[in-house]
Amino acid sequence: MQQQARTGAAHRVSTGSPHRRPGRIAGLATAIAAVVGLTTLSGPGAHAADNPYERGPAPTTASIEAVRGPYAVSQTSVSSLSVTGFGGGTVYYPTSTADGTFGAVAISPGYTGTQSSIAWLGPRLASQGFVVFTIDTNTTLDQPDSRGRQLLAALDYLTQSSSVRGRIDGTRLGVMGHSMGGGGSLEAAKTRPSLQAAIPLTPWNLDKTWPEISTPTLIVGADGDTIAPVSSHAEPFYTSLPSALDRAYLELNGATHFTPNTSDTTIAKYSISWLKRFIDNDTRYEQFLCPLPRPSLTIEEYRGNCPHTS
Ligand code: 9J3
Ligand code: ZN
Repeated sequence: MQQQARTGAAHRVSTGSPHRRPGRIAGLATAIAAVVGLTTLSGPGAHAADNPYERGPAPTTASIEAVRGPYAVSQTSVSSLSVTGFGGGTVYYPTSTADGTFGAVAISPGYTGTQSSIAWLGPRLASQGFVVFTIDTNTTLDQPDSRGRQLLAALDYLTQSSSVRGRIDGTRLGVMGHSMGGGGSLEAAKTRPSLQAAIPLTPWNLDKTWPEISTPTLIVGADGDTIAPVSSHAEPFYTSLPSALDRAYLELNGATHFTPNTSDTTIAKYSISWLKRFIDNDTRYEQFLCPLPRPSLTIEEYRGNCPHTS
């Protein structure tokens, strides 16, 4: 009953013409409001005027922990037969074009995995205002260096050839990946310093040292990982990054190698904050990264140098 009443009300609201011409007085009020609005926007503390890359409303702990952000999300499938250099995938992107272009992130699965193993990140991140490309690799056995090249091929396809290329700011790109895909995201950042953010998730790589990286990097490890133990993967990867780099190490508490394969609020909230801070230059998200998060039920350990503000 209640649902019917609500449906009825919604119909009544939408029956009027959406573009009714305002009367003379209403039109004057609109003009005054527009002038006041412009004055407000150019005043001090106006985020939108300060940072052209900022997207979406001011964040809160609730908004970065939410299962969906403020943007409705559409998706489109990319066939492996239509691309070269990687195995196709799925693009998740904000449906609306009203806010201009967005930064973009390519995400690789791990050894033996497919895009389904990281699919939860697609709508979770896209709904916060990113174009997100969850990819398949050429073969599920590809090693980290190959996954790195495939992430870059996927970004090139996304920004130059894909049906959503016009929605993307091609200068604001990032990479993520699970396990060998996380190792691949380190390889991609090493190869392409223009990347704005990298987030390896329980990363695996035989190369333990990454002093060549200049891309802001958040490494996520899992305390119970026996496949890519943090002591021989995530921790030395983090330690080997340049000490002056914007870098962080988040070790998940009560987690395993496969924690990044299902929806996880801790991974999501710090990934969103990292991507917003470094792909969008959005300092509104610095509050979630600095001061460094404290150990908790979900955080075993967190290290980093807080983002440099200038
Ligand atoms: O992508 C991964 O899960 C890497 C861990 C692994 O299976 O390494 C074995 C060689
Ligand atoms: Zn190295």
